[in-house]
Amino acid sequence: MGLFDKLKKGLEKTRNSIMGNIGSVFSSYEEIGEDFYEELEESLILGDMGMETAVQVVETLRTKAKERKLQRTDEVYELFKEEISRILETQNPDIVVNGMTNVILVIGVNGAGKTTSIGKMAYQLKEAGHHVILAAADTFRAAAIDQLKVWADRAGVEIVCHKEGSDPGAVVYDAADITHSRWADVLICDTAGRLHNKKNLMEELGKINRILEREFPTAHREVLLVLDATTGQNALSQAKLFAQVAPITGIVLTKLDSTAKGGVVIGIMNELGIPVKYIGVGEGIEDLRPFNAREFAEALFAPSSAEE
Ligand SMILES: Nc1nc2c(ncn2[C@@H]2O[C@H](COP(=O)(O)OP(=O)(O)OP(=O)(O)O)[C@@H](O)[C@H]2O)c(=O)[nH]1
Ligand SMILES: [Mg+2]
Repeated sequence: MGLFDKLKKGLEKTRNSIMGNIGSVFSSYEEIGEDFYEELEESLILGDMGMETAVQVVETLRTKAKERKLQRTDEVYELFKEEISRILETQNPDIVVNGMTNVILVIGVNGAGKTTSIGKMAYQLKEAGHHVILAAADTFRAAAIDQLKVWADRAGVEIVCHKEGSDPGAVVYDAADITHSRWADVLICDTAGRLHNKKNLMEELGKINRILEREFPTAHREVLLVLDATTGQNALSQAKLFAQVAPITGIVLTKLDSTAKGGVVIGIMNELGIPVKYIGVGEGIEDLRPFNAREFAEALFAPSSAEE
């Protein structure tokens, strides 16, 4: 299967849910009217885009349809596609800049997919010729350290870890030293998704972020928040919470293959203004993919295989 077909397949549930509902609104009205707009707004909310984004999209359609004196809903469908693509399209620079030291801090609630995403990223970056080092700063559970070790092995990259229960800050200091001394160009830090309580977790993440800021004052730095797409609207509130501990530069949205709630991508980018940089569409090593707005929109609007 080609990469685009894999993406399309990964988005199948989301496409069926969003496009199914929206498609039936468009097909049940031939002409634009108040009922049409109301039903459309409702179906966007059901499609997990979030209230704010749904209202805004419909408002834009109303304005533009009026300006262009459109009367038919099939003409508005074209506007709708344009508007969704516009929201998804952002400046989306690569997370790694050639010729610089790149430091990537990965945060997110437990189970979101941080460790596996780091493993896949490490593999892909190594393949692309980068010298990658991983820091196992999730010291809360022994299994977390072991899990990252397995990924480091698979990717063929070096890992810095201390034993379970040790200070994650110390791991990060160590990893910084090793990155400098080896002249590595990419350091990726895994973190805990759960501690004894949320306040501890947030303080710990803030501290790790400050250490990286101090140790790498001139590096290209990214703070990636990993969100599980299956949590739908909850992903939006997590993003708001985590943004308080470190300036989030990008989102990794995982598990798009196992949810119909992928419309949350649109809400996140529109409401929070944080670009989605990677999407996870499966558990394979190549199923973590740099987010490409155009490709994503195409896959979302593509006819389902059954219709082809
Ligand atoms: N289907 C699917 N599963 C995924 C994807 N990304 C991650 N997973 C699975 O999600 C589960 C949790 O992933 P982890 O990487 O361990 O999550 P974590 O954020 O590190 O969790 P903690 O270490 O507990 O904080 C694993 O079973 C992964 O294989 C994806 O894109 N698609
Ligand atoms: Mg983990």
